[in-house]
Amino acid sequence: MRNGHLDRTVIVTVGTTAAVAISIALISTDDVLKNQLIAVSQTVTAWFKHDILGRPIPSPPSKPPQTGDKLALEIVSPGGVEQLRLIPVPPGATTTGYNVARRTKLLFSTSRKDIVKVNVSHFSVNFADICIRQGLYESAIRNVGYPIVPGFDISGVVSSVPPGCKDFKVGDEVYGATLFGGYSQVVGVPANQLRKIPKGVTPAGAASLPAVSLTAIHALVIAGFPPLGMSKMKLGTNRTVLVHSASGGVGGMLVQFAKKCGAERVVGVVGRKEKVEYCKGLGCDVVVCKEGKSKAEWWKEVEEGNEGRGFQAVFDANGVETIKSSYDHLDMTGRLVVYGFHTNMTHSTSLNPISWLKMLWGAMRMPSFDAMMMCLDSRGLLGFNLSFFENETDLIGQYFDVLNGWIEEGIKIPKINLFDMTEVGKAHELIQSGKSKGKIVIRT
Ligand SMILES: *[C@@H]1O[C@H](CO)[C@@H](O)[C@H](O)[C@H]1NC(C)=O
Ligand SMILES: *[C@@H]1O[C@H](CO)[C@@H](O)[C@H](O)[C@H]1NC(C)=O
Ligand SMILES: *[C@@H]1O[C@H](CO)[C@@H](O)[C@H](O)[C@H]1NC(C)=O
Ligand SMILES: *[C@@H]1O[C@H](CO)[C@@H](O)[C@H](O)[C@H]1NC(C)=O
Ligand SMILES: CC(=O)N[C@H]1CO[C@H](CO)[C@@H](O)[C@@H]1O
Repeated sequence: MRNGHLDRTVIVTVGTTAAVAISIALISTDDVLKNQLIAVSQTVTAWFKHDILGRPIPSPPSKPPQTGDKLALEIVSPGGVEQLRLIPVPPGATTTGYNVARRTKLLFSTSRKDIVKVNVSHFSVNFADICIRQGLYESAIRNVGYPIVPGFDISGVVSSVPPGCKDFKVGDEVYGATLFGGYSQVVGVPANQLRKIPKGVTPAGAASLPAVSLTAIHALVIAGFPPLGMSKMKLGTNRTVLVHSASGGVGGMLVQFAKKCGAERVVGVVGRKEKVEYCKGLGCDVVVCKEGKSKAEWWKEVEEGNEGRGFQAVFDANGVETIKSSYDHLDMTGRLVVYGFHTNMTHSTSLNPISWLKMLWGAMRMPSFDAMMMCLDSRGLLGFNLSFFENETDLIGQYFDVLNGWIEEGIKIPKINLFDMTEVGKAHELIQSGKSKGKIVIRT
């Protein structure tokens, strides 16, 4: 279609979709719906210009003409990578998470006494950032709104500490988590969400860890595999777990941490042959590769890998593709933990109307679970995502301590793909393509 005759029906469909989306957006009072509709209409328009009319996509972001002291990256409005823009941070200000200052992307002053300022050297890109850019991340919309500076993971050097702060001093190399605001050269972070970078870990490596690791630790805790020392309960022996996408960001951490939390056997599932060895290196006892196999075939291998028994825990971020079967492969008393719906997010880089329809179709096919059956089976289904962080400061503090201890003992840090701040569009496209290996980290 790129080279030539425009298909009339396509134009009419696109025009109508965009017009309907814009009109609903204008009359809608629901922020989330509104943003999603804006995202749909913007991405449909971008797709139309690029794929149908053959116009080049602008490759943002370029440096702003007048740079301030420091820079941050913001998403102007829901849409494609063309919405990413570099902005100057006013002198003395920082970007910040929404738990520090709600509905603002920059922090000038705060009543909070625990804010440490960090000159950021690296931050990581997570799939959630793509969801924010597409207008699909509810807590970003509710707590910040657009424009928004996304970003959860940072590392860098402490540039100022609040009075009385004993944990850090100016010049300390630290890493940590922020609830948005991480795509920046200077971030204000509560001390509780920061730790010193353990010896032997690079700043880029440290910036790749918090979001995926804290997600993995929380998943294990709610699955009944609390890190040793966090629970006084005596746990049964011979317990096995299944990790989908075992070579992924969270998956790779789940595999390593499950062993540390007392799992006897870890079965990992991967999509490609070249990832099998990597997962064995992480500690999987059995790795099942889906490549070239039917669903029934690879599930059979999973069963054999667990000697026909059910799993005490299954960790699944695939979405409709596997949720139901994952549940069916739980042991009595087992728990299925869902922390995302990746296979059914769109993977095409220019979001076209077809991928939006596919997402909708995926949502419609999401299985439902019968509470009474869950009681009778004693099986559980649990879901969560990073948005719970805000008021759970004690819990997060403990998770961070556990993680820091494990990093000191030596965990495998994912392979890092480094990009510059001006290449963030490329970084987003890579993570969205589903073809990236390891973590994507941006150096500032
Ligand atoms: C996480 O929660 C936010 C709402 O705060 C939601 O918009 C987002 O889609 C959730 N992510 C996943 C993977 O469920
Ligand atoms: C942080 O960045 C500012 C501005 O670039 C610089 O003046 C300051 O020395 C840096 N602080 C540290 C501890 O590196
Ligand atoms: C653990 O499970 C395996 C396989 O089912 C079994 O052979 C073994 O005896 C079990 N060990 C314990 C301590 O229950
Ligand atoms: C956290 O607490 C604040 C203040 O009580 C409240 O407004 C906010 O909704 C809470 N956030 C969550 C995610 O529960
Ligand atoms: C609607 C949709 O996108 N469904 C897809 C969900 O993921 C599975 C596995 O990748 C696909 O087979 C479905 O087509």
